[in-house]
This record gives sequence, C-alpha cells and structure tokens, in this order.
Amino acid sequence: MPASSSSSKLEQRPNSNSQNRNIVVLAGGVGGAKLADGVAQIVPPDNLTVIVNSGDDFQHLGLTICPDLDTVVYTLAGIENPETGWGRAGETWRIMAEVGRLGGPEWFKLGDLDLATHLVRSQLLATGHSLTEVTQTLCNKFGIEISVLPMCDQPAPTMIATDQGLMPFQTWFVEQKWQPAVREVVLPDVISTAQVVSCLENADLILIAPSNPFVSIDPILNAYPIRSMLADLAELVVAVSPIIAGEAVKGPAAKMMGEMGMRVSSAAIAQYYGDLIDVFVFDRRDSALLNQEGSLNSLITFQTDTLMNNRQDRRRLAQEILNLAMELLNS
Ligand code: FO1
Repeated sequence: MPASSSSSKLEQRPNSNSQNRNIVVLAGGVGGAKLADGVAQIVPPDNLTVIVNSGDDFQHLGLTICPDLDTVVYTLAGIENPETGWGRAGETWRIMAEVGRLGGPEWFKLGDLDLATHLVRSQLLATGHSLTEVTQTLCNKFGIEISVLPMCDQPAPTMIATDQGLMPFQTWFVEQKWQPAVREVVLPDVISTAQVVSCLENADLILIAPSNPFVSIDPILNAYPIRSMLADLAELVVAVSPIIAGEAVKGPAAKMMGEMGMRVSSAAIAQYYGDLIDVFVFDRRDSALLNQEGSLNSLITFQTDTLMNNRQDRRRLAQEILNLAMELLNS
C-alpha cells in the first residue's frame, strides 16, 4: 500500500511485541534464508512463515530441483554449506563425479546429501503430493518448526530474455554464470496457494528480504494475488536492500540493474518497490547516496549494518527491524 497511508494502517493494530505478531518473510535464496534465520532466532515458530521463490525450480537429471526452497530449509535447519550458502554442509560429490564420467550434465552441481532431497521430493510429487505438502514433509524431517511455503504449487519457471536470446533461469544463472546481458525477466502467470493467502491475511508484518528484486522477489509478488494483497491489506511492509555501495551483496542484482537501465543504488531499489513498501532498510554505507538522491518521499527509512556474515549478524539485523516495526505498529 502507499507509504502515505501507513499511519492509518498502523492505528489498526493493538499494542504488543514481536512475540505475538504474525510475521511473513518473502525470500529468495541465500539473503532471504539468512534474514529468515535471524527472525526465527527471535520469533516463536507459530508466528513466522517464510514464503519462498519457486521461479528458479527446474527439472534436471529427471528430478525436480527447488534451489531457493532448499537453501531456506537447509539454512533454517543449520545444515547449509557455509562456503556457497546453497547445498549441504559436509557434502560429498561421488554421484556427480560418476554422472560426469557417464557423460551426464555436470554444470549444475548436486551433492550426494542434497540429491537425497531431490529424490524424495520428486518421488512425493510423482505420487500426487503438492509442492507445499512436500516442503512441509521435508521441514518436518529436518526439524524445522516454522512454516515454509513455496509461492505456488504450479511450476512457475522464470525466463531470462538476454542479448543471447531467451533462456531458463538456471541456464542463465549457473550454466552461463549470469554473463548474458539481461533485457527482461519474463514471469509466467501463476496462482498462489490457499496457505499463502491465509498467512498473508493474518500477517501483521511482511519483510521483503535482501534478495534479488527481479528474479527472487518479483516471481513471488507475481503469483496472484500476492502483490495485490501486499498493496491492499493493513499489514506493515518492510523491504531490506540487497545493494550496498552500488554492489550486490551476492549474485547478479547490481549487474542486472545496469543492464535494465536502472541506476545501481539502494535508492533505486526503494523506488522499484515503490508504493508496495512502507519502510526501507538500507546499509549505513549508502546514507550519503540516499540523501543525495532524496526522492523517497514519505517512505520511512532506516539505516544500519545490513551485512549478515554470521548467525549473530542475522539475529541483530532481524532484531533491529522488528524493534522498528513494533514501534511503528504500536504507535
Ligand atoms: N549455484 C551455482 O552457481 N552453481 C551450482 O552448481 C549450483 C548448484 C546448486 C544445487 C542445489 C541448489 O539448491 C542450489 C544450487 N546452486 C548453484 C544455487 C542456485 O542455483 C542459485 O543460487 C539460485 O537458484 C538463485 O537464487
């Protein structure tokens, strides 16, 4: 909803702290997973839902691979690979090596432990379970109590229109190492799930994680009716910038901005989200730039250290955002 309407919206909520507010995190891969883990360290599991991009899902080696969902699940379970942020810690690669020896594709690295997730998920999907149900099953097995929901149950493949033609997201991102210049991100029309709609209806606070706005957050918003629910409902929407000092914390967000004709800055991210958000959280290193660009109108802004190098950083950032949000919700 427009930032200018935020005060009337804030008045609709009774006083309380983050312990009994319903919080929803919209997340892509690594950045989303880290912020979700920070919030999960503070908020009781029943009050937290993470809605995850499934636009990067694809079929590979006959299996359904859901990279962002798995990154969120592994991170919340504390078993993510600390070097890459995706995949499993303590991974071995015997099957991939043998796939390569037999002439199979090796460009997308699937570790032996990670492959077990793809095998079980693919088998459950093939026997009629929805992606939402399968994700719940995997969360239970990994001991995750909070609710992790895919943005939709239908396949929702993100396509990237580049100077070398239209290609599936993972072809562009991993196989082509996000080098072909991006002209446009092409998103299919998909419908979200009853579970997503219900958690958004009950949300007090929605956090848009510092994930890539174009290939991680937009696919979620594009799953009907998520974008209109964020615009129309009375919850507070807070976005965290994935850009620090003109660079993406991880991945191609900054490169894409340049290629799509945007300024590469935190302010441009805030303007991109526009009326959808009430509060914009950005890194201290960008304060001068944000003041210079000075076109954020009535948006509430909050500056802090947004880098999350360890679990304490995740918790600190989440706590600062929750403190601000509770102050606004209770004012
Ligand atoms: N990213 C890579 O850059 N190279 C890989 O080989 C790769 C394998 C991979 C396997 C499982 C998984 O869950 C994620 C994986 N990723 C890999 C990351 C992933 O493709 C991207 O980070 C996301 O799709 C973008 O958010």
